[in-house]
This record gives sequence, C-alpha cells and structure tokens, in this order.
Amino acid sequence: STAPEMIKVEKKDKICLITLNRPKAMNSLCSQLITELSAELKQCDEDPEVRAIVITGSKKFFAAGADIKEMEERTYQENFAQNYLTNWFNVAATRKPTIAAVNGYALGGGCELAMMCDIILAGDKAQFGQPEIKLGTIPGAGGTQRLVKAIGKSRAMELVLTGDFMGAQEAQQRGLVSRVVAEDNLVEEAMNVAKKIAGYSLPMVMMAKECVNQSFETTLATGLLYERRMFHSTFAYFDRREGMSSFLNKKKPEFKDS
Ligand code: CO8
Repeated sequence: STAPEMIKVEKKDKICLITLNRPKAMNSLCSQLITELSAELKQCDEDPEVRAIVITGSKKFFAAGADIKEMEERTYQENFAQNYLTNWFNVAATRKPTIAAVNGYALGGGCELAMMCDIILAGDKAQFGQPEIKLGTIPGAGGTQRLVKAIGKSRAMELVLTGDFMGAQEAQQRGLVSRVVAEDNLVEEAMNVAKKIAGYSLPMVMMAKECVNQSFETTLATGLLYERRMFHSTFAYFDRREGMSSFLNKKKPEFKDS
C-alpha cells in the first residue's frame, strides 16, 4: 500500500497520533482522506505496537465536514449503488481506544468524525456544528443520532435545524466533550490520556470500551447482563489476577495482555 497523503501518522510510546492533513481545503473529508483514515485505523487495530489512537487536525480546523466540492455533482443513484461514505463507519468500528483532540472547527462530517471517537477533548477555541441544513441537505454520519445522545434532543435539534455552531465551553457543559484544554496544550493532553490508557491491560480496555458502547445499543437489562458477563470473563485473564494481587501487595502490576 502507498503512503497516505492526507493524514500524517506518528507512532510512539504505543500511541498512534493521526493528524488530518489537508490544509488547502480546511481538512474537509474527501473520499481519499476517509479511505486513508479508515485503512490506518484498521492497521492500528492489528498492530501490537499500538494501544491507543489520537486523532487531531490543525489548530484552526479539526475538519470542516465532508468535501462539498466532491459531493456537488453526485447523484442519488450513485450514492445508493456505491453505498456512498459507508466506509466512514469503520472509524466507529475501531476496537482500540480512540481520542479526538479537536481544535478549531469540527463541522458536519468533522463533528460526526469526532463523535465516532471514544473521548473528545476540545481546545478552548473549538467550534462544533452540523451546518448541512445550510447546504440543502442533512447530516449523514451520525449528526442526528450521536449528537442527540450526547447533548439531548432540544439543543441537538436546534443545532441541526439552524446550522449554528456551539463553542467548546458549551460542548463541555452539555457533555459532548470530556474536557476543554488550552489550545496549545490540547494534543499533548490527549497524548497523556492515551498514554494512561495504554498502560493498562489492552483486552480489559477493549472490553470496557465495548461495554460502554453497548449502552447505546440495548435496554438497561440487556446492557447490564452484557457487562456482567464481560466482567465474569475478565477472570479468565492473567491480568485480572495480576491487577488484584499487585494492589494487595502494594506493587505496580505488570500486565501481559493475556
Ligand atoms: N468542503 C470543501 N471545501 C471547503 C469546505 C468543505 N466542507 N469547507 C471549507 N472549504 C473551502 C472553501 O470552499 C474555501 O475554498 P477557497 O479558498 O477555494 O475559496 C476555503 O475552504 C476557505 O473557506 P472559507 O473562505 O469559507 O473560510 P472561512 O474562514 O470564512 O469559514 C468555515 C470557515 C466556517 C469552516 C466555512 O468554510 C464553512 O462553513 N464551511 C462549510 C462547513 C460545512 O458546511 N460543513 C458540512 C459539510 S456537509 C457534511 O459534512 C455532510 C457529511 C455527510 C457524511 C455522510 C457519511 C455517510
């Protein structure tokens, strides 16, 4: 496979830092960029040297949405036949933990991309929005679904129907983002969160992620059963015993991912 052109990939300390890098179009998410991103995430899932993933953009743009130039000429028939943009959902299917570090604009598909990640950290000047309505269309990658679950119906509806943007502070107060960080420290802080997660047992991290995500898909009773069965299964692991005996012996656990 050829080297990606629209994302920058740096792997160190068991973290993969992916920087969306299409400055001439405000990091708008054209097919090539999404194809490169989903291929890289799949590789991260398979790479034992990667234990957490950070996705970021530039200081001014996380991503300004899907590429409007690319979309303009498309027809319904092509969209349906080619299942247009379905590969976006590979981002949400990533099994290792993903952190979106959002500086600047996260609009349309950019906001949807951030919401496909497990944790969103926002720089203090970040702006979130689903402005598709201004283009005569509607969100197509989770903007009418994940945003409602994150911030509630009324405000989500207002953002989707008006196309207005929401700033970082408000996004944090409403629960879309976990924390607001000074713009210049954002990526470093996201890397710190990733490093902390990367220090734990990877299968436990992946199971915990799967359980939290399950809460969006099922009833409470089914979700609780899912969680309990997964919890039971952790007792099949060396790491579970290592974690508990290390605590009791006041030493640092040495997890083996097994
Ligand atoms: N696509 C293509 N080009 C873009 C995009 C975009 N999304 N956003 C900005 N650009 C381009 C502009 O056309 C302009 O190009 P040029 O320099 O050639 O004129 C350049 O970037 C700079 O843009 P502005 O002059 O507008 O810069 P401002 O600083 O004035 O404004 C904004 C910045 C607010 C980000 C503004 O550019 C804007 O509103 N952009 C559009 C945002 C938008 O509508 N996003 C939603 C797109 S639709 C979408 O995401 C649907 C997703 C569906 C996914 C479906 C999956 C199944």
